[in-house]
Amino acid sequence: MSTYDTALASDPEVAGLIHRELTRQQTTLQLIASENFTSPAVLAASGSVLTNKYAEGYPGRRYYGGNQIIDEVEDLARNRATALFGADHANVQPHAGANANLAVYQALLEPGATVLAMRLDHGGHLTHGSPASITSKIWRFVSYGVTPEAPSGGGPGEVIDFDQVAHVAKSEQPALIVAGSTAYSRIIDPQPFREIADSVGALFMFDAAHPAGLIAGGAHPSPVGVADVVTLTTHKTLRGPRGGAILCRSDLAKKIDSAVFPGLQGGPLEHVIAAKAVAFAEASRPEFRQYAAQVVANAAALASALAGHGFRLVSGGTDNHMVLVDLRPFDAELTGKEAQEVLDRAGITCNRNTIPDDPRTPFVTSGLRLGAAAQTTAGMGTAEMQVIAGLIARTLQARTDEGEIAAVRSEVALLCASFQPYPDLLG
Ligand code: DSN
Repeated sequence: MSTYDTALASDPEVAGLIHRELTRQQTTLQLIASENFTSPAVLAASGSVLTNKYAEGYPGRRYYGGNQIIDEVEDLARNRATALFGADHANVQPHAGANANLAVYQALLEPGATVLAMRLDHGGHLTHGSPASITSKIWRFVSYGVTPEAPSGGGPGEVIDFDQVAHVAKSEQPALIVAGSTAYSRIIDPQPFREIADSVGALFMFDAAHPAGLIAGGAHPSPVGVADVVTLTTHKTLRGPRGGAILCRSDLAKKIDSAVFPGLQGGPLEHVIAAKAVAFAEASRPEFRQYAAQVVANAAALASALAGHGFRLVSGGTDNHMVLVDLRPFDAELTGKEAQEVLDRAGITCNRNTIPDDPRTPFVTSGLRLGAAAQTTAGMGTAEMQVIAGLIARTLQARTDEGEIAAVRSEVALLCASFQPYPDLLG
C-alpha cells in the first residue's frame, strides 16, 4: 500500500492510476525540460484543505467570507516571491504561465496593439503569437528569431538575433517587446532587450517560465528591475507546484492584478498558492543555489556527451537546463516523433521539438528537447548525464531492436533506483 492507496481507499481506480504514475516517475528518466520533482512539502500544501476555499479578490479585498487565513497564505506567497526575486510586486494567482502572459497583455495593451516576440519555430511559446493562440486574435504579433546555424568551426550560431530585434522594433514600433522562450538553450540577457524597447518607447516583458529557478538560484541574470514585467511558471526549474506568477513594478501592480482577477480568472487556487509559497521559500535557501548551478552543469555535461555520440546541438550547446538536439547528423531518417516514441519505450521521457528552420512539421520535427532539472533534483550529477547520453544514443541506434530497447529499459530502471525523488513514497 502506498500513501495514496491509503488516502484514496474509497476510490481504488484513481488510487491505482496515481500509484502507476508514481511508479513511472520512479522507474523512468524524466528529461522533459519543463518538468521537475516538487518536494514532499509542496505536494502536501497542494493537496491540502486550502482547496476547499473560494477567495475571489485579493488579500483584504475578497468577495467571500472566511478568508482571514487564506489572506495570510496569499500574502505569505506574495512576500516570499518579492523577496526571492527582489521585485516590487507579485501576483501569485495565475493558474499557468500562459495565463500570466495573457494577463500582462490584457493589462498593458489595447486590442490590436503590436507585440514583438520570438518566432515559434525558433523557440517562442504559443502565447508569443501562435496563430492557434487567442493572443494572436487579440493582438498583432511580429517576430524575431535566432541567427542562422554557424558554419562548422564558425562563430556562435542560432543565438537571438539582436540586430533583427532592433530592426523589427524600429520598423513595426511595437507597444510591447517580449523576451523568453520554450526552446532556447542559451542565457537570455535582458539588457539588450531593454535598450531596444527604450529606443522605440515600448514596454518590455520577460517571460521567465523556463529559467525562473536558474534566476532565483543565481545561475542566470535576473530580468527583475530591467524588464517592466516578468512572468514565470512555478513548476519548471523553480520546482514548485504547477502554476504561474507575475512580478512587476509598483506602478503597474493595480493594472496587473485587475487583469488577472477579474479580467481573466475567477477564484484563485489557494492550495496551489500555498504550495507556491513553500517553493519560494525553498528556492531562497543556499541549497537551491547549489541546485541551480548543478542543473546548468548537468545540462552542459549531457550536451557535450550527446555531441560526442554524433548529435548536433542547436545553438552550439547550452547555458541553461535544456539541450536542443538536431537528430539529422546522427541519423538523417530519424524524426523527433520517432525518437520520442522509441525513447519512451526505453524509459527515457523527453519531447520532440522543432529546431530553427526545421524542414519537418511541428508534429514530426527533426529535434528533441531534453532537460536536466528533474533528474538533478533526484540527485544525479554529470557522471549520470554521460550515462544517459549513452543510453539515448544506444536506443536510437537500435530503434527497431525490441530486445535492445528492453535492455536499455532495464538499465534505466536500475539507474533510477539509486536516484529516487520520493524515497518515502512507495511506488
Ligand atoms: N509546455 C511548456 C513547455 O514545455 O515548455 C510551455 O508551455
